[in-house]
Amino acid sequence: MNNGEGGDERELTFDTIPRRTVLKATGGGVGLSLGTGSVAAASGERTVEQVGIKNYVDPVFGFAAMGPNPCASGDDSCLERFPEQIRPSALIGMHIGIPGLLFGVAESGVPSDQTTATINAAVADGSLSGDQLPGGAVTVGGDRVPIRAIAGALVDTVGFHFDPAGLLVSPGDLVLFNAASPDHGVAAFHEQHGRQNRVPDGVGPLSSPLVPVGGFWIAHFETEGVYDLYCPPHGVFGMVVRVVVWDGDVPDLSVENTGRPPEEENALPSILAGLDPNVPSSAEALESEALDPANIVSRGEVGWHEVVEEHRAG
Ligand SMILES: [Cu+2]
Repeated sequence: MNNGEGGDERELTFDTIPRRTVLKATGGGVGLSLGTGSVAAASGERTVEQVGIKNYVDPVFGFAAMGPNPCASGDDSCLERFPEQIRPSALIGMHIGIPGLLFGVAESGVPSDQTTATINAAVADGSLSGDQLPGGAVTVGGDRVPIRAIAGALVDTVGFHFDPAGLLVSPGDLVLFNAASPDHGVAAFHEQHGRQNRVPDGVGPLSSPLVPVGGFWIAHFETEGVYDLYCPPHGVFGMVVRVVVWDGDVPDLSVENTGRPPEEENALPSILAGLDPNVPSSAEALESEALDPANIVSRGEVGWHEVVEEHRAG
């Protein structure tokens, strides 16, 4: 399985981007085939520049593709390998920061509520206070694992996350969302997703497909303002990201209470056999100082680890 670490050396051109039909208003909605660096229409050949970026990157559904993905390794220089017409200005990775040991514990089960409670108490502040831990071991997947190792894995957990978690771009920029691990997607907090509106007025309900490992999704950020986005499978585990589109003053975060707000609780313990990593909920992440729009504007990008550290310090 491609774990997203190996990169992809194949050249990315319009010939290697999966062919697709793009419906365009001109020519009475004829299908335009994207695949050769030019677009064949009933009226003749058109260049990418003539057709314009909006025909490649939908304002709501963006542009999704499987490989070749120059950014499978997560290296920023990979962006230069995208065709100029759809070259993103920045990369956001979609990650699972949960040690495999904890998934093993979740499958095997910890032996008692008392042990779970003790481990949780010992790691509650995000560091490990070992004198609170029992010295024994539990069986995980057939192996004996020290309680201390489980507690250490819990402290290392940063959960499901986007990285960077805060990003500044300019109006008109494209942003690449890279699937470093499976089962992620991107959606805007928007009333048409049943959520609070947390995107600039007039912006649609941005929505990616579920992005497979090795695939990518590109979003087009045209309107100045603050965009709060979540991963649909993992929003309940705190997986959110804030993109600030700036062209002058720091934009205001506008929130209309049109639907469900970001989650107040992080549901990770429910899938980790009751073990409780000290990671922020969606609401806590979006209310953090690290993701304050002014901080994102001054910093350019803010890493997820900063959001977690602020949460633990608080
Ligand atoms: Cu996710």
